[in-house]
Amino acid sequence: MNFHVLTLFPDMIIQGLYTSVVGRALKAGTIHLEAVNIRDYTLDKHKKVDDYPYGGGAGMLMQAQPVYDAFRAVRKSVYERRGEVPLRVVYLTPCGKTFHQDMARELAREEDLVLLCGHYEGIDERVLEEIVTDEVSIGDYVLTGGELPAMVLVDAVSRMVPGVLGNQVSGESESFCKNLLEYPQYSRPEVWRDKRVPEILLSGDHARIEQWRLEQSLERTSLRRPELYESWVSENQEYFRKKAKREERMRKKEEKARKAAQNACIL
Ligand code: 6GU
Repeated sequence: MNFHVLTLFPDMIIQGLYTSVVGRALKAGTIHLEAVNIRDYTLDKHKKVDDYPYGGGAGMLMQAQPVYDAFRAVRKSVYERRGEVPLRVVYLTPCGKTFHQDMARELAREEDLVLLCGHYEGIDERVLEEIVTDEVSIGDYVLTGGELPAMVLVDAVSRMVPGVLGNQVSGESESFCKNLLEYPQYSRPEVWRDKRVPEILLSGDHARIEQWRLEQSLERTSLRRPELYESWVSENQEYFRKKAKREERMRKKEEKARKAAQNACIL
């Protein structure tokens, strides 16, 4: 997977991403990242990339020409490597569709992904019309530029690329826990400030531990993200049917044991 980030602040992208898990994947060559400085493509003799908006208003706009030429340079190198394939170009903007795990998963299937970061009050609409295929926001708040959102997107998409998370389980668990919040986790020591690790986690009973974790996830999700919980419940009716059956079986078994004990007393 190759990320091409068009930005006025390439150092910010490189510094932010050459760290931790994504940094390791970059160094290992599992994913690739280039940060293209839009300013390098301006034809203005003073290296200017912005200008006042027509019609007035606060701030400056990024001009079309340097953005377009930076994009064309990236597209040319992709075309030389792969032929004239269709290219996804994601513009990071608060006006975009809100970023979501499904989007990360879908974008991870692209071999090349171009990310366009705006700054100032935005970018001349004409170049956006010309090159952008997707507009993405990372949430309902306003940032000063698209660099942090681009880094968020690169991180979330990278961890969906096979090999980035190493040999631990894949970024997308196929199990029941999908689309639920994480269960609580504990590491050594067993007691910290009088707080014990939940006993079940020390039991070595993997089936019961899995069951406990799922229940913790469900409880957390229902309390903190009721809308996620509701959609999980409607997509996992089978889980509740099995749980009800399991509980019914347990009840019958206990009832039988109780009766047997009673009979034993009578005899
Ligand atoms: Cl993608 N850009 C900016 N500037 N602000 C944002 C955003 C993007 N997503 C949330 N806030």
